Amino acid sequence: MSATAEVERKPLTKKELAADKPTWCPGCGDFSVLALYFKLLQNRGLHHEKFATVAGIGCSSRFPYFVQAHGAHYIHGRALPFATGIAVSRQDLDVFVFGGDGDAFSIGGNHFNHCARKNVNLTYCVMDNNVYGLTKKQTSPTSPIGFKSKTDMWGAIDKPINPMQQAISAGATFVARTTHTNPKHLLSMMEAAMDHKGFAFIECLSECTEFYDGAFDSSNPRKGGEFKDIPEDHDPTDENAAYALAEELVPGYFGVYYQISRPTKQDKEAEVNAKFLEKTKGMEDWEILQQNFNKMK
Ligand SMILES: Cc1ncc(C[n+]2csc(CCOP(=O)(O)OP(=O)(O)O)c2C)c(N)n1
Ligand code: SF4
Ligand SMILES: [Mg+2]
Repeated sequence: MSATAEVERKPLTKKELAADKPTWCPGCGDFSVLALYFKLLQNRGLHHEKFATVAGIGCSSRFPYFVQAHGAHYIHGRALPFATGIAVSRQDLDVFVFGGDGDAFSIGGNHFNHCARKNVNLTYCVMDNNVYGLTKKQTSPTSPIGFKSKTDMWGAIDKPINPMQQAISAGATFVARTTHTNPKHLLSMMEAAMDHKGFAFIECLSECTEFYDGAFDSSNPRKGGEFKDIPEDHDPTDENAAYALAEELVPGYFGVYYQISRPTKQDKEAEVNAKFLEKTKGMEDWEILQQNFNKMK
């Protein structure tokens, strides 16, 4: 063996992946998502320099604090644009974004739609608890009508958004639902999302035991509910069928609702860059800049 041969690296251990002790309340669904994320990274043998973990603000968005990794706990609702910058400039990385329903669909709703339509190649896992947890129980965009909170003391009156339908109609190319109570399913959805080339969205039902206890019991067999897999004959490339499947109110079905292949933001930018490089072959950078300024006159 030559002296320069690379030392074979072992996959990271959980100890090497875990950072601060999670500060979530006992029983919070977010613990499960974090545990399965560690498993995913270990299963795939990803080392620290090969992935990024990004989030906005919220209980769920505290995620990057608890992972020993590159990434950021960024501004409320702005995790996706930050992550897009990473994903476009460092295409060798696997980029994962985590956050809550408020972060994704209230303040971040605009970014969600644009990231989906641009088909940025990254994985976005929304830990949906149907409430604002961190700020202690306000109505979120996914809270059901009638939900009593500090902002709707007599019960929520506004129609909740449907994350699956919104993702599909905005242009996401991978749309799936899972739940914190089914670790095997959650891991399989994370794996499928990571393997997908394009904007991969997972809605993970993640119970807030403090402010919306029992929100998803009807999908949990241990609480007398039923975990409903997507019907076997569902065609995930059929947009209308996926949209119709998502019509059923939460918790609804679990699995991949929609998955298609479409060029990513990264693919399209690479195409534009290649064309431009060909056109400007042999030119100095300052000459290209001058040419652009001249064109703007
Ligand atoms: C610009 C801005 N507006 C509002 C807040 C207050 N705030 C922090 S987290 C949050 C909502 C959190 O809800 P969600 O995203 O569902 O996360 P959860 O805590 O439920 O996991 C709000 C309104 C903030 N931090 N920054
Ligand atoms: S308030 Fe709710 S979402 Fe936040 S840590 Fe506690 S249980 Fe989890
Ligand atoms: Mg929430």
